[in-house]
Amino acid sequence: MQSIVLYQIPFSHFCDKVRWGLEFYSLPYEAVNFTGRQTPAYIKAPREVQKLTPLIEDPNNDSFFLSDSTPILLYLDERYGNKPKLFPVNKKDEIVQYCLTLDSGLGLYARRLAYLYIISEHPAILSALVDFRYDKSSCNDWKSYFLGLAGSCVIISRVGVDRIQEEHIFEKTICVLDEIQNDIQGKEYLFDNQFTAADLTLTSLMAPLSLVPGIHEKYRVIFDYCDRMRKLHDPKKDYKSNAQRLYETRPKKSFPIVRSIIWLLLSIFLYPLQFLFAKDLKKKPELQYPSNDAEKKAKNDVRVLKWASKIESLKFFLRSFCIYCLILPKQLEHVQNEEKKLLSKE
Ligand SMILES: N[C@@H](CCC(=O)N[C@@H](CS)C(=O)NCC(=O)O)C(=O)O
Repeated sequence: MQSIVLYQIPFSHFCDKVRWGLEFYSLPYEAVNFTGRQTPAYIKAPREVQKLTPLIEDPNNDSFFLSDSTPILLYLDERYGNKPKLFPVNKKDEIVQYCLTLDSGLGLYARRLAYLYIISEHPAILSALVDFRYDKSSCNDWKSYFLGLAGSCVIISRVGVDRIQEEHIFEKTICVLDEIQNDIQGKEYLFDNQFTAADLTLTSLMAPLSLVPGIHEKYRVIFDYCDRMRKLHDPKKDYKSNAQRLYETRPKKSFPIVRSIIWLLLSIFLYPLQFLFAKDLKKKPELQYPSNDAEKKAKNDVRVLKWASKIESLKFFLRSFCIYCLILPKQLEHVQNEEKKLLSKE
């Protein structure tokens, strides 16, 4: 059998799902990292295939391309899953729906909240989205910091980190987590007393939320459940993304007073610019791959980013930088207040 190619952003929790699925079935695979629009698969794959990671190419099936983590797991299960099956036949439809619901909700919320913390605390981690060095062991240098700012600008606009409060992302996350916490109480597995794609999906998609301190503390039961799933069923038992590792070992912010003064000056300087972009900021974002068949495909909240000329890209980065300086601190304050409220409830 030839290796299946997995096109991935190594720290993406959706890509982790597929990596885990491939290893669970002991399938040979080759991981190829996302390199922006130059990602080879984006050029090779048929037009109708969504150009997001994870994306697989199966040379054993006429170079078949498939994107979207749950449909990929289902494909692997139907084609290669023999004895341990991630979608046991008697519960298949129910498990598919469970996974798609998590992909369309929890997975998107967790991504936005984790990015908010990364961008606010150590944006240099996102330099990997610009220089594509995903396995760096440290990013505490100035180059990474500036590339990280560029990566942060793209992420803010791409996945809507600036609209966490307006779209009630924290509150929605809590609703989903309360439901999950009730559901797993006293259970060994989510479905049928066996490990399935539902447990795998929950475990992968929860991971970014460990960066949100209040959630990590409040929902210890779910995190413990996920740790147990990893230990028992992931061939990479201690899997942790490099982004999470870099975040956990980030240096303490030095010179807090000097920093505050620089931020204050920057904010004063940028303040008038937000009126220039006011119309743009109010516009409803256009989504890139809205799902019109949520039964088969997950919903997504990635937005279309267009910049054809140098002037447009300059305008894009300036606008995103204004958001970074003026709007993200408010979003973080909102989330931290909600975390405090959450922890103060018994
Ligand atoms: N619902 C999709 C989510 C795919 C997705 O949003 N992928 C992100 C990484 S987490 C991506 O490819 N981002 C690159 C980009 O926005 O261009 C799945 O389950 O695979």
